Amino acid sequence: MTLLITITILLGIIVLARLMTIVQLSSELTGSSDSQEEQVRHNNSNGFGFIVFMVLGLGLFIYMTIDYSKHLLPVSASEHGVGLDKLLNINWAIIGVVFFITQIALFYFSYKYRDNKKHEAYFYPENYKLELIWTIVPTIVLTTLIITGLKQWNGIFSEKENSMNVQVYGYQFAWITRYSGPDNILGKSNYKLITDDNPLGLDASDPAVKDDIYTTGNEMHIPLGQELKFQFNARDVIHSAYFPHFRAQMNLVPGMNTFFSFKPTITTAEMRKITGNDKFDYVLLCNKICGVAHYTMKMKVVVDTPADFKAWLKSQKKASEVKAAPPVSTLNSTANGSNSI
Ligand SMILES: [Cu+2]
Repeated sequence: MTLLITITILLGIIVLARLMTIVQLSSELTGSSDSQEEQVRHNNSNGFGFIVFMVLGLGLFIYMTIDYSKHLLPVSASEHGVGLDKLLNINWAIIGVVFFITQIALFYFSYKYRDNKKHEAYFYPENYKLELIWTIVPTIVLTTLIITGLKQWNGIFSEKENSMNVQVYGYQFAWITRYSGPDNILGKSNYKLITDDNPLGLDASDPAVKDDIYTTGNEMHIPLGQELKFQFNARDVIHSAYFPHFRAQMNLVPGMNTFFSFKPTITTAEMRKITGNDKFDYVLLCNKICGVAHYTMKMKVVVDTPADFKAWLKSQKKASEVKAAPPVSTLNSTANGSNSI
């Protein structure tokens, strides 16, 4: 269907181009192409075309903005996301106003000042006042936006108190989440220890590993109102953990620890009411093309009340069940650092 529409539009353009050539040739034959009236007639039709294009283009812009708004994300489900959304909306509002002013000026002036032999062009090389205005106003607006954005950024990445340490581990092509348990420390891990029974390569000789818990299904739960400090690690290639509903994203880089903190503020049940969709679920997506099955890296995220979260955590795999690590001699000692993957 799309192909048919594209072919129809292309054929339409070709027919129009041929028609214009015929008109030009016929006017050349009748000897009227060089006359001033002919030029004015062309300018008039071009000027009129500018106005039609402007009205249609801006109309389509407004229509599509309204029509596609139903695909936008619902309200932010994280504390920092509310401020981020506000900043983004202010940016859109400013860009929108500037877009309308410049586009209307561009097309309207092209129409108004077309050559119709009634007025002459006016040589207007400079106007310092005008140049000052269009330099200073954007400078002030952009500086304010950048400073506000930096303040938001610093707020998001500042160290938070009482945050729960959680690891998000990505590999081709799934996620595992590890919770740090009562000691709030993610125990050591080493990629050389990875087996079918120990997918995270946890080092059982580290006492901090004992109380760690990790997910076994394609689902992670997080507690409402709890500040979470996510540590991201990748097993194979670069992945990117994208939590669209929490306005959070961070790359997972093999051999590195990267972090992002956020506090969930709306439970899954509450968000289902807000969106009016009783099948709504938060998701964690991979946002880096990481291989052939990249699109399958999607995990359901459930925001529970703290009590429900505790109950769910009990049903997950205890790291204490992980078999003891192989003898240290088989390990590369330099690779056996804290949380090295
Ligand atoms: Cu991926």
